Amino acid sequence: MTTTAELRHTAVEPIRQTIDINRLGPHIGAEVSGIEIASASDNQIADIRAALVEHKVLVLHDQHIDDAEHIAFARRLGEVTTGHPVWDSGDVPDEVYSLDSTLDGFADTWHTDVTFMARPPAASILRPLILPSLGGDTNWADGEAAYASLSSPLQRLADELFALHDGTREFGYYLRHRRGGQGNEWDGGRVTDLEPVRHPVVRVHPESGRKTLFVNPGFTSHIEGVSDAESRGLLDAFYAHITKPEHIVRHRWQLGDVVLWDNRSTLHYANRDYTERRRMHRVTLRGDIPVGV
Ligand SMILES: O=C(O)CCC(=O)C(=O)O
Ligand SMILES: [Fe+2]
Repeated sequence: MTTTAELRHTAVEPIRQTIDINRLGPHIGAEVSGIEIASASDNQIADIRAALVEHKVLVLHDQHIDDAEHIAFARRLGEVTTGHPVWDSGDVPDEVYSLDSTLDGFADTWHTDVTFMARPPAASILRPLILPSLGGDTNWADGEAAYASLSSPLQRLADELFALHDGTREFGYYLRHRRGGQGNEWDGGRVTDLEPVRHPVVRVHPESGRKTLFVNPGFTSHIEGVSDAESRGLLDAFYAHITKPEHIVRHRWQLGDVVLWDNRSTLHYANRDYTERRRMHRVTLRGDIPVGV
């Protein structure tokens, strides 16, 4: 019997008529074609939303959009946030987070975006502006496949755990000394400090109802209620499991690509293996407060 709660958690299957979907693996990643972001229909937008929950990472080619079109596309998919809670991306619209290798913009640590805030983004939409001739690929790891392939005893343990996520390690000095303690607006208020936040280690996806391992080396500082040694051991075991090759999809960028990821069920890592300049722009969609099992 299907209960109402189950129905509420059932993501609408993509109609698969208004866009073409080519899966990139059994669990995570799909290439989407037959859509032009700048002139997408409402049905295509609905299919993109559903496909994002289902495939977690969507790769679109040959889009060649500018910042305004990037933001406009994001607005059709959800509520757009500021580019980042504390980072000043310089001469770009407030909604854009710019990552430029010549300004020390790198992301070579596995992370889920902005989990150091109570309400991390639901999704991120990224496009390259400048690419090195080789290298700078981005990898995404599938937190749902990782949870599903964990042994049952560890699943049961993880279900009960909560973890602290702390943005000060990455952005504390920057916020205090480069921004004078005045960050950007996030979730209705200005960010002036980065108090650690508590999230469930196993997150239930608000649209699909699927469980995901929701810890990341970028921002998770420790697991609550266990010793430091136990926390380290558990987190290392979870990270090693999440980043197993069979949980990962890797993308080699070309100008014109746009990649969307479901930030509620994935982690990502940008390879830092190039010497030429690389610049990316990201727009994020507002998410909800993560809910555990
Ligand atoms: O530069 C990339 O490929 C990814 C950067 C990143 O972590 C992000 O945009 O959230
Ligand atoms: Fe990121």
